[in-house]
Amino acid sequence: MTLDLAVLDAYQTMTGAAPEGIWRAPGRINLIGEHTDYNDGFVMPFALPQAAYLAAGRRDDGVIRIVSVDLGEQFETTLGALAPNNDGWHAYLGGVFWALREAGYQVGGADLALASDVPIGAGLSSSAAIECVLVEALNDLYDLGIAPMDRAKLARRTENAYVGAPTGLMDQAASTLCTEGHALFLDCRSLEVEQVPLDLAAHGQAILVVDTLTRHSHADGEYATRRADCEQAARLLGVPALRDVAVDGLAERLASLGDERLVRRARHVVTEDQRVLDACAALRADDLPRLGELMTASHVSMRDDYEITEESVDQAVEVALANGALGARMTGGGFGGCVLALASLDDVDTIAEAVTREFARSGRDAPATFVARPAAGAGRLS
Ligand code: GAF
Repeated sequence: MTLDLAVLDAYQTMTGAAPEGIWRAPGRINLIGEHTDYNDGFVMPFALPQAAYLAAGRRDDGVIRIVSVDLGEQFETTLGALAPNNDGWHAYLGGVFWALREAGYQVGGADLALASDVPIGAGLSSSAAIECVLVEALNDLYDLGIAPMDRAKLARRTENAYVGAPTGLMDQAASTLCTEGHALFLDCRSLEVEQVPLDLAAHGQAILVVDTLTRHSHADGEYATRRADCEQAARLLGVPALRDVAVDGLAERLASLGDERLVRRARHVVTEDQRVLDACAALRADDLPRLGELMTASHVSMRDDYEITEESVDQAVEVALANGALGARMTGGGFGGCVLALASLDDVDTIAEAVTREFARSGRDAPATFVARPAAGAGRLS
């Protein structure tokens, strides 16, 4: 059964009535620009076909009743009982009601049925998809008239202030604002966006995603310590954010930090921002070999300077490159999850097989692999 039908069915079973509508919000893969969003920098994700689906209907008694099709679990609470927590899957939904009400929007209760095929903990924004699909639904159902970027910000506030993960805006912006066939270039300071055409198949190329199945959690300390390092480096350098540090003369400028770890963290962010700008230019010029080079350089920087990769993603990148990929890098917060490889359509199967073979040699489980096509952002299905 498709997920839109699955949530329809689950909603009807829970309530005995039809939902008022069904919404979808996608996961994302980040083409390039990692850990730059909370440094006021640049990112370039695209939306995936994998998405969260929600059937929803209003309630006038302040009750929130949610069924998760994937987990076979039901959860019930009230608007009055909502308080920041990280006690499970339903926090990402309860937090959206909370964030909207904190921002002054008049939302009542709701019945909700949720299903998602975005892999959890794979660096593909499964939590943002859940937050964003509910923001979409409540915006429509309660006629809130919230503009798309503000919807993304409210979803991010759920993650930051309710669930307690200190993430940037990239994932919620991608899930909300991406359009089919495009990558989203986002300036995380000005919030300007550009839809950059990403028709790789027209050039005989594809993005192969290798999910190493190594799992991470944003709520853990590593993400927060990276963020704190960046903020400290910016303070010491006397700039509002690392976005404000120029690539030219970087080595001399960073030497003044007097701390090797902070130098490496800041170097990753400053050079990664430049790589996003260069990657955007490469895409506009259809220069895919250059895009590939930048992706690989991004991975090396995450591995050596930001120190957020681990053995399985490093191995997947190495094997992809050794088998003809133009470029490859880990995507997402780090410490496992997915690698994306830019490769000729003819090489995609060979690369997937080679990674699977090398993983087996190293005693790892077979990775999950798929070709990612840029899909549409969040919206109402019916
Ligand atoms: C996670 C966060 F949610 C994003 O905001 C971003 O910082 C990303 O890690 C790293 O680029 O997905």
